[in-house]
Amino acid sequence: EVGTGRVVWFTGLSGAGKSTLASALHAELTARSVATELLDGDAVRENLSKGLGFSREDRDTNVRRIAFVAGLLARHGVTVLVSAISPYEATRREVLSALPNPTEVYVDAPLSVVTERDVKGLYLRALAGEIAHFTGVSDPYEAPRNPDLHLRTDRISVDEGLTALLAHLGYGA
Ligand code: GGZ
Repeated sequence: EVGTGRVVWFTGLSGAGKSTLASALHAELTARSVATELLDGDAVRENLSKGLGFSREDRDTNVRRIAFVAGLLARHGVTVLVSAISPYEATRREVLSALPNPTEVYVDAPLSVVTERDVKGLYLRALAGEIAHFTGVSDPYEAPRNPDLHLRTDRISVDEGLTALLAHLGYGA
Protein backbone atom coordinates (compact mmCIF):
# COMPACT_ATOMS: atom_id res chain seq x y z
CA GLU A 1 0.00 0.00 0.00
CA VAL A 2 1.27 3.43 -0.98
CA GLY A 3 0.57 6.56 1.06
CA THR A 4 -2.21 7.18 3.52
CA GLY A 5 -5.27 7.84 1.46
CA ARG A 6 -8.79 7.63 2.69
CA VAL A 7 -12.35 7.61 1.37
CA VAL A 8 -15.03 9.93 2.68
CA TRP A 9 -18.37 8.57 1.47
CA PHE A 10 -21.36 10.95 1.48
CA THR A 11 -24.73 9.19 1.35
CA GLY A 12 -28.20 10.71 1.50
CA LEU A 13 -31.25 11.74 -0.48
CA SER A 14 -31.12 13.83 -3.63
CA GLY A 15 -30.99 17.46 -2.55
CA ALA A 16 -29.80 16.70 1.00
CA GLY A 17 -26.50 18.50 0.35
CA LYS A 18 -23.99 15.74 -0.43
CA SER A 19 -22.38 17.49 -3.40
CA THR A 20 -22.37 20.86 -1.67
CA LEU A 21 -20.56 19.51 1.39
CA ALA A 22 -18.20 17.32 -0.64
CA SER A 23 -17.17 20.21 -2.87
CA ALA A 24 -16.74 22.55 0.13
CA LEU A 25 -14.50 19.93 1.73
CA HIS A 26 -12.67 19.43 -1.56
CA ALA A 27 -11.91 23.17 -1.79
CA GLU A 28 -10.77 23.33 1.83
CA LEU A 29 -8.49 20.29 1.64
CA THR A 30 -7.05 21.43 -1.69
CA ALA A 31 -6.24 24.82 -0.11
CA ARG A 32 -4.37 22.87 2.57
CA SER A 33 -2.40 21.00 -0.10
CA VAL A 34 -4.10 17.68 0.62
CA ALA A 35 -4.29 15.58 -2.57
CA THR A 36 -8.06 15.28 -2.92
CA GLU A 37 -10.34 13.95 -5.62
CA LEU A 38 -14.10 14.24 -5.94
CA LEU A 39 -16.24 11.42 -7.31
CA ASP A 40 -19.67 12.97 -7.66
CA GLY A 41 -22.78 11.02 -8.62
CA ASP A 42 -23.68 13.37 -11.46
CA ALA A 43 -20.23 13.41 -13.11
CA VAL A 44 -19.84 9.66 -12.59
CA ARG A 45 -23.15 8.96 -14.30
CA GLU A 46 -22.10 11.07 -17.29
CA ASN A 47 -18.84 9.18 -17.69
CA LEU A 48 -17.91 6.05 -15.74
CA SER A 49 -21.53 4.93 -15.36
CA LYS A 50 -23.03 6.34 -18.56
CA GLY A 51 -26.11 4.37 -19.57
CA LEU A 52 -26.94 3.07 -16.10
CA GLY A 53 -30.42 3.67 -14.73
CA PHE A 54 -31.91 3.57 -11.25
CA SER A 55 -32.90 -0.03 -10.72
CA ARG A 56 -31.36 -1.66 -7.65
CA GLU A 57 -28.96 -3.52 -9.92
CA ASP A 58 -27.84 -0.38 -11.76
CA ARG A 59 -27.45 1.65 -8.56
CA ASP A 60 -25.36 -1.14 -7.05
CA THR A 61 -23.22 -1.32 -10.20
CA ASN A 62 -22.75 2.45 -10.05
CA VAL A 63 -21.75 2.31 -6.37
CA ARG A 64 -19.33 -0.58 -6.95
CA ARG A 65 -17.67 1.25 -9.86
CA ILE A 66 -17.24 4.38 -7.76
CA ALA A 67 -15.78 2.32 -4.91
CA PHE A 68 -13.37 0.59 -7.29
CA VAL A 69 -11.96 3.89 -8.55
CA ALA A 70 -11.96 5.36 -5.04
CA GLY A 71 -9.90 2.40 -3.86
CA LEU A 72 -7.33 2.83 -6.61
CA LEU A 73 -6.89 6.51 -5.78
CA ALA A 74 -6.88 6.06 -2.01
CA ARG A 75 -4.19 3.40 -2.25
CA HIS A 76 -1.98 6.05 -3.80
CA GLY A 77 -2.46 8.51 -1.00
CA VAL A 78 -5.40 10.47 -2.34
CA THR A 79 -8.25 11.61 -0.13
CA VAL A 80 -11.31 10.62 -2.13
CA LEU A 81 -14.66 12.30 -1.57
CA VAL A 82 -17.58 10.26 -2.90
CA SER A 83 -21.01 11.80 -3.30
CA ALA A 84 -23.71 9.33 -4.31
CA ILE A 85 -27.16 8.53 -2.94
CA SER A 86 -25.97 4.92 -2.47
CA PRO A 87 -29.35 3.94 -0.99
CA TYR A 88 -28.69 0.33 -0.03
CA GLU A 89 -27.16 -0.40 3.36
CA ALA A 90 -25.80 -3.81 2.37
CA THR A 91 -24.02 -2.44 -0.70
CA ARG A 92 -22.54 0.47 1.26
CA ARG A 93 -21.31 -1.99 3.92
CA GLU A 94 -19.80 -4.21 1.26
CA VAL A 95 -17.89 -1.48 -0.58
CA LEU A 96 -16.90 0.61 2.44
CA SER A 97 -15.48 -2.36 4.30
CA ALA A 98 -13.14 -3.06 1.38
CA LEU A 99 -11.82 0.54 1.22
CA PRO A 100 -8.85 1.95 3.12
CA ASN A 101 -9.75 4.36 5.97
CA PRO A 102 -13.43 4.72 5.09
CA THR A 103 -15.61 7.41 6.64
CA GLU A 104 -19.35 7.19 6.10
CA VAL A 105 -21.10 10.56 6.25
CA TYR A 106 -24.89 10.54 6.41
CA VAL A 107 -26.10 13.79 4.85
CA ASP A 108 -29.54 13.90 6.34
CA ALA A 109 -32.47 16.16 5.66
CA PRO A 110 -36.08 14.98 6.02
CA LEU A 111 -38.01 14.21 2.86
CA SER A 112 -40.33 17.13 3.62
CA VAL A 113 -37.35 19.49 3.52
CA VAL A 114 -35.70 18.19 0.33
CA THR A 115 -39.12 18.15 -1.32
CA GLU A 116 -39.64 21.75 -0.27
CA ARG A 117 -36.16 22.78 -1.53
CA ASP A 118 -36.54 20.77 -4.75
CA VAL A 119 -33.56 22.52 -6.34
CA LYS A 120 -33.92 20.67 -9.64
CA GLY A 121 -37.69 20.18 -9.64
CA LEU A 122 -37.19 16.42 -9.54
CA TYR A 123 -39.36 15.83 -6.45
CA LEU A 124 -42.29 17.65 -8.00
CA ARG A 125 -42.00 15.41 -11.06
CA ALA A 126 -41.46 12.28 -8.96
CA LEU A 127 -44.50 13.05 -6.78
CA ALA A 128 -46.52 13.60 -9.94
CA GLY A 129 -45.54 10.10 -11.00
CA GLU A 130 -43.37 11.30 -13.87
CA ILE A 131 -40.16 9.73 -12.58
CA ALA A 132 -40.33 6.08 -11.61
CA HIS A 133 -38.04 4.74 -8.88
CA PHE A 134 -37.21 8.12 -7.43
CA THR A 135 -35.32 7.76 -4.15
CA GLY A 136 -37.42 8.64 -1.11
CA VAL A 137 -40.61 8.93 -3.17
CA SER A 138 -41.04 5.71 -5.10
CA ASP A 139 -37.76 3.94 -4.35
CA PRO A 140 -36.10 3.09 -1.03
CA TYR A 141 -33.44 4.93 0.89
CA GLU A 142 -31.93 2.86 3.68
CA ALA A 143 -30.46 5.32 6.16
CA PRO A 144 -27.10 4.33 7.67
CA ARG A 145 -27.61 2.85 11.13
CA ASN A 146 -24.17 3.74 12.37
CA PRO A 147 -22.63 6.47 10.24
CA ASP A 148 -19.25 7.84 11.28
CA LEU A 149 -20.74 11.31 10.95
CA HIS A 150 -24.40 12.33 10.83
CA LEU A 151 -25.05 15.83 9.48
CA ARG A 152 -28.56 17.25 9.71
CA THR A 153 -28.42 19.74 6.87
CA ASP A 154 -31.83 21.18 7.72
CA ARG A 155 -30.39 22.30 11.06
CA ILE A 156 -26.81 23.32 10.28
CA SER A 157 -25.25 25.57 7.67
CA VAL A 158 -22.77 24.42 5.01
CA ASP A 159 -20.06 26.12 7.03
CA GLU A 160 -21.00 24.26 10.20
CA GLY A 161 -21.10 21.00 8.26
CA LEU A 162 -17.65 21.71 6.85
CA THR A 163 -16.30 22.45 10.32
CA ALA A 164 -17.73 19.18 11.65
CA LEU A 165 -16.17 17.28 8.73
CA LEU A 166 -12.75 18.85 9.20
CA ALA A 167 -12.83 18.13 12.93
CA HIS A 168 -13.94 14.54 12.40
CA LEU A 169 -11.22 13.94 9.81
CA GLY A 170 -8.59 15.30 12.14
CA TYR A 171 -7.96 18.69 10.56
CA GLY A 172 -8.10 21.79 12.69
CA ALA A 173 -10.77 24.35 11.85
C1 GGZ B 1 -32.76 9.24 -7.53
C2 GGZ B 1 -32.27 10.36 -9.49
C3 GGZ B 1 -33.22 9.58 -10.16
C4 GGZ B 1 -33.93 8.60 -9.42
C5 GGZ B 1 -32.36 10.94 -11.60
N1 GGZ B 1 -33.65 8.45 -8.10
O1 GGZ B 1 -29.99 15.52 -7.09
P1 GGZ B 1 -29.37 14.97 -8.30
O2 GGZ B 1 -30.44 14.36 -9.29
O3 GGZ B 1 -28.38 15.75 -9.04
O4 GGZ B 1 -28.73 13.60 -7.86
C6 GGZ B 1 -29.55 12.49 -8.15
C7 GGZ B 1 -28.77 11.57 -9.03
C8 GGZ B 1 -28.61 10.24 -8.30
O5 GGZ B 1 -27.52 9.55 -8.79
P2 GGZ B 1 -26.57 8.70 -7.84
O6 GGZ B 1 -25.53 8.14 -8.73
O7 GGZ B 1 -26.13 9.49 -6.69
O8 GGZ B 1 -27.57 7.54 -7.32
S1 GGZ B 1 -27.18 6.08 -6.79
O9 GGZ B 1 -26.13 6.23 -5.75
O10 GGZ B 1 -28.46 5.57 -6.21
O11 GGZ B 1 -26.73 5.27 -7.92
C9 GGZ B 1 -30.73 13.00 -9.00
C10 GGZ B 1 -30.68 12.18 -10.27
O12 GGZ B 1 -29.46 11.40 -10.23
N2 GGZ B 1 -31.75 11.21 -10.41
N3 GGZ B 1 -33.25 9.96 -11.48
N4 GGZ B 1 -34.84 7.82 -10.00
N5 GGZ B 1 -32.04 10.20 -8.17
